[in-house]
Amino acid sequence: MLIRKPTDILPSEITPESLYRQRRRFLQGGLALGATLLAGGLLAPAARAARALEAVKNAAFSAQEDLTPYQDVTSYNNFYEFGTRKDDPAKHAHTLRTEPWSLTIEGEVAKPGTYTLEDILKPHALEERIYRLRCVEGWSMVIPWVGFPLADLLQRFEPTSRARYVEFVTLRDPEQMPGLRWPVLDWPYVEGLRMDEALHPLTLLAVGLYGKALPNQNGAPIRLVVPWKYGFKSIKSIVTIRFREDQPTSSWMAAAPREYGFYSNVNPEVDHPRWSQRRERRIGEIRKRDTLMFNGYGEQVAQLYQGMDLRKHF
Ligand SMILES: Nc1nc2c(c(=O)[nH]1)N[C@H]1C(S)=C(S)[C@@H](COP(=O)(O)O)O[C@H]1N2
Ligand SMILES: [Mo]
Repeated sequence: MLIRKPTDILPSEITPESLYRQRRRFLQGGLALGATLLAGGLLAPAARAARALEAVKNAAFSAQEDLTPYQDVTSYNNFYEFGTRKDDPAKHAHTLRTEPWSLTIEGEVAKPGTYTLEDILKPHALEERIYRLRCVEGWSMVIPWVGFPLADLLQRFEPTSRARYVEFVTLRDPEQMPGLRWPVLDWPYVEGLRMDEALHPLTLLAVGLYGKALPNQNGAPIRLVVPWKYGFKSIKSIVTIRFREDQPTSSWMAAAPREYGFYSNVNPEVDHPRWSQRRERRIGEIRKRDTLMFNGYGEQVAQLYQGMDLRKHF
């Protein structure tokens, strides 16, 4: 997003809503393979074996909008570790090995350690939540995520009273991630949240979408989703969660401090230095929509920023 101008998205082929439902019915019947075959060539190769996940729909935390088709959600991605073109992650992320996977919890926390993904996930019931995702480049999607509140995980490790921020780090392995050859960012990819943002009930750790395990290009096996912030805060393929007293410097802040601040809340009033943030193009639509303050989640999150100058703290 740093190196290219935001381009207008061409309306891509749309998977009819009925196909998603059809696919899903098969998945519920445990016939994931049959559903994949039925969908023909629509699914990317990496998604073909995706495991079905049991999740309870959380209607109270879901946007009531048309979903962005699975095909678009899994083929139009930003995951620079696999290249900077939108179709690079779907083409190249099959080299990411997501099993075994472990997560290191460190910093200002009573129970630091390295935990297997299984141990991380065990106590958490999965929910489906439909969230808008607004990329800083000016496009947006509506995605049915499967995951659980980040707060529930963080509290298990008992952050100390000094923990004011949480830092997240993506895997950095040039063997698995061809994009690391290019110094687009100072790898590994790093993001951060203030503790109250991290503990906010909207903040989700996702392990799946559309009722199935995350495809690699969407950040398998575990990624963050922070729906009121620009998409880049939603860090993929996380290997470290670090509790900190001081504010972390994200990879985007380090790369272009004038363009990317720590907060990165969706805000139509504050332009990116090189383009307006007033409007957005929903993938699959032609006419642009108005971008909403906090991506439409203001009622839930505006109070986190009371008294802050959001032009200064962008
Ligand atoms: N590790 C990592 N995480 C990342 C990125 C990235 O390049 N590397 N891109 C971000 C950006 S800019 C966006 S818009 C979202 C896109 O998520 P999606 O591809 O699942 O829609 O992932 C975010 N998380
Ligand atoms: Mo983005």
